[in-house]
Amino acid sequence: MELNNYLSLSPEVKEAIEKGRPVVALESTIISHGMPYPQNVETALAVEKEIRRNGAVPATIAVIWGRLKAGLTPEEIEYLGKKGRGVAKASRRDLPVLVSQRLDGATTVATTMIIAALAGIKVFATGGVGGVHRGAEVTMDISADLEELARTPVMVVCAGAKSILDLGLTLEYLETKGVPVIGYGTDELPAFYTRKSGFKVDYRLDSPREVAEAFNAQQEMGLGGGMLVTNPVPEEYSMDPEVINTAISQALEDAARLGVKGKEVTPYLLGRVKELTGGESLEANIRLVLNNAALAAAIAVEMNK
Ligand code: PSU
Ligand code: MN
Repeated sequence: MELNNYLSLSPEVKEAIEKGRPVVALESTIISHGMPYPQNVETALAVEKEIRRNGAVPATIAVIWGRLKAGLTPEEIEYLGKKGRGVAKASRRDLPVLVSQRLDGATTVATTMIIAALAGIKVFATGGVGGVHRGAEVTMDISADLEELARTPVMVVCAGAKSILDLGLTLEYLETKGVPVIGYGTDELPAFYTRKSGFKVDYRLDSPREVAEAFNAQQEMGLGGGMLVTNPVPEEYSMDPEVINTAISQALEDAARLGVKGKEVTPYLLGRVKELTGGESLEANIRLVLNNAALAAAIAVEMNK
């Protein structure tokens, strides 16, 4: 039995893939764990709409009752959003038991890439990716997202990574693993809420076509692995670096004091930063995801030409 026998495509996604139409994958950890209800469901549906508006078919990905799903109904999105933290956060290592026990899982970047690749989807849009945590030289806390970028041929369009991580070490790790990091219209790695981080990206590309060409070259040469496309938050929604960095320092202190570990680290830090910065960070988060969805759709359209 192949992994493919575990996969369920929605009729629309199945038809789009068969006919070679552009498709963009979306993750579900951002729905269940990344935003409060009901903004999470509203955003997930708005992101799908934005992808359609830009000429591609959205494929929101999750594990539902042990099935690896690409393309969810609005009811399924509502279910994942309402159940929130009650849905397991599913990274690569969680898949075997979630599937065999017929459980639900909100897919991280890593797992969304795995399922997208199985389905034949090449482009994936999200908010932020996981990375090397601050203090990883002691804790060894490095997101499985980075390993997945090294091995699975899917392009991830994001707004960089949050400074809850060690962005310098994250870039070093991606370099070691041979993952190209592209700045879309920028020379600098964006830091999610802010357009700049102080770290340079490998390459700056300025159009969806150039990004699509780079990915096609990577795959045609058989280099394997994915590509990280970092798209800065639109200027008008970017946050004051001081406000966000103060919140991040506080969140890191709180996590250390409480002894948060393992897969809970990222959700705890993200949740705490949100509590400390309130509506402004949620608004920025929603806007940057929509911005990434539009770019990913444009790239998917170019890739299919
Ligand atoms: N970073 C964000 N927002 C997110 C995540 C990370 O700014 O929602 C989620 C993504 O689903 C990502 C996951 O794949 O957290 C990484 O978790 P971990 O660090 O435990 O690998
Ligand atoms: Mn971790």
